Amino acid sequence: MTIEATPSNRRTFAIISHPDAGKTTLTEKFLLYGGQIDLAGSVTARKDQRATASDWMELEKQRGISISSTLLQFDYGNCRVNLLDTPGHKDFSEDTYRVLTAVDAAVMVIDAGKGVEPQTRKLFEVCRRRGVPIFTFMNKCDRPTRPPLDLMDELEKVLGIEAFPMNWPIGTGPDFKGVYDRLHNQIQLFERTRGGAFAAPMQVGGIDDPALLARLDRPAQLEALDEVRMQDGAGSDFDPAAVLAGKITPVFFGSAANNFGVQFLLDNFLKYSSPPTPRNSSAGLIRPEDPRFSGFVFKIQANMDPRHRDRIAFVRIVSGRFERDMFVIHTQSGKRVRLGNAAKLFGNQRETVDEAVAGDVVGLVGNDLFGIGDTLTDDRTIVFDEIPVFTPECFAYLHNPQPGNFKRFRLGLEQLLKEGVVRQFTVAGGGQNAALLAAVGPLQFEVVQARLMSEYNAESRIDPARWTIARWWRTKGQPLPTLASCEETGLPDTPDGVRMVFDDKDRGMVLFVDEWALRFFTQRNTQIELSTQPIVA
Ligand SMILES: Nc1nc2c(ncn2[C@@H]2O[C@H](COP(=O)(O)OP(=O)(O)OP(=O)(O)O)[C@@H](O)[C@H]2O)c(=O)[nH]1
Ligand SMILES: [Mg+2]
Repeated sequence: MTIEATPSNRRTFAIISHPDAGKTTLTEKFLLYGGQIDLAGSVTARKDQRATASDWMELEKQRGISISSTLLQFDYGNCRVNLLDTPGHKDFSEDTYRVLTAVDAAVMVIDAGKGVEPQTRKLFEVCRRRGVPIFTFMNKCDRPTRPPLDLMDELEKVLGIEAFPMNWPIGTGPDFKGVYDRLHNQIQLFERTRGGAFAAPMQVGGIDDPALLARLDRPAQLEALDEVRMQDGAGSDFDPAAVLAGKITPVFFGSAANNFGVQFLLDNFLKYSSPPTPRNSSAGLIRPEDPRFSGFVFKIQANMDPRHRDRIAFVRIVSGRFERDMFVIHTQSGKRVRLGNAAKLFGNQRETVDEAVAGDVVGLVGNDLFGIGDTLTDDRTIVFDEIPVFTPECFAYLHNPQPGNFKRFRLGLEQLLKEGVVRQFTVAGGGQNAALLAAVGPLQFEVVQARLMSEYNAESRIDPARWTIARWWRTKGQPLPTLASCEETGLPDTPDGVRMVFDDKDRGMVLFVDEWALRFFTQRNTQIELSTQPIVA
């Protein structure tokens, strides 16, 4: 069946969580139930197992963690789904945050044995600030979990949001047999399948169905049934508008690894999440039904497919209609460009796309002009809001130990900078022949080294630098400092443990080894203002 190209049937969302809660596993199971794959792969793939579609990068397969967000576009029912699986690790959170600018909803996965974890809290905060509605999946119910009532309570208290259980787990750990669907007042009992590779067979019936009740005799299961009977109201109280307004999070219990509750989550997510939402721009709010074409780049990734060593810019379409070979204006350069080579993406696989609408994410292949945050449109007045940058907290010098290999080394590094994996800073006064790299977390340096090796065949050496705090600066009432202006006027007084640098947009920054150095610098330079965000002219 082909899906009509209209925004109303588009759903664009991210799966987010603290590391290891099961995002990639859940993504894989969505694909299994969506009919995109026949056999679900595993995150920690052994030799006899398939790897998942979303952890396609070599380093992800080796480590069993997600490093970079992955787009999986597929059709399910009468919807075209643009799903983004994100990495949970804090060191890669800038990528996750960029993805959150491009989606209309998030599925937040929680390990039900652990509850709300630090990264869950941070991501939740970002979603709330951006007004992104959240659907919660309480995963790993096949292992001993915290009592479901406690989990609900914690969600409400810690995140400050009302939690509405859409289903209720029946039993926990080995006794976890299924869920009670509160929308349809039904028990759903599941069978485990080998390795969770196939859809789990399910038996459905009412809460008084003797055939089902006969299978539920463990204390935890009986207790769950009592809890269900005690919950008042149920399905009819569910208020979908409050979900979209970010007042309520619907909560789904299940187990991604065992395919329990996965289809229920997917079906209800698609039913209750919203079609594409508007985005803010210099020309006001741009709505999906606006006939002018507009979109923005939120991610760049190279070398996804070893057969095509090229670069893909991920564009979220905000309004209008995308057609292959159309001409658009690239606002940042003012140039008119032809969008000749566009792809529908599924992990690292691609297919030519001829047409796309608001909500869709298309991959534009091979255009070197595009950077993260850039606007593509046929109306010059539209410029989308900038994608926020993170203040780096880790610094290191990257050396090229093979001078003869300079070209490949530089090519690789430039690509990784373009993707925003790390940033390169310029040291005032120069004198360093290694590149000073800045990152949110140290794992990003490992990714740089591994990708330089595997994608560019370039060796590298990393020397950690001692700075831990970075601030943008300017002299009060003066124009922003740039490398050129500082070479003329000189730099502020820098005590030991402080270094003046310029970021990748030539804005002046100061790096400090610790809080003490920061305080000392501030006392010595009272005419200077410091900021944790880039200072804009
Ligand atoms: N017991 C159990 N294990 C699960 C379940 N879902 C996922 N896991 C396991 O949890 C581990 C982490 O799963 P992933 O899907 O990689 O988690 P993630 O959230 O994508 O991790 P990052 O992307 O690295 O943050 C893997 O070993 C999974 O097999 C589940 O329902 N039950
Ligand atoms: Mg993952």
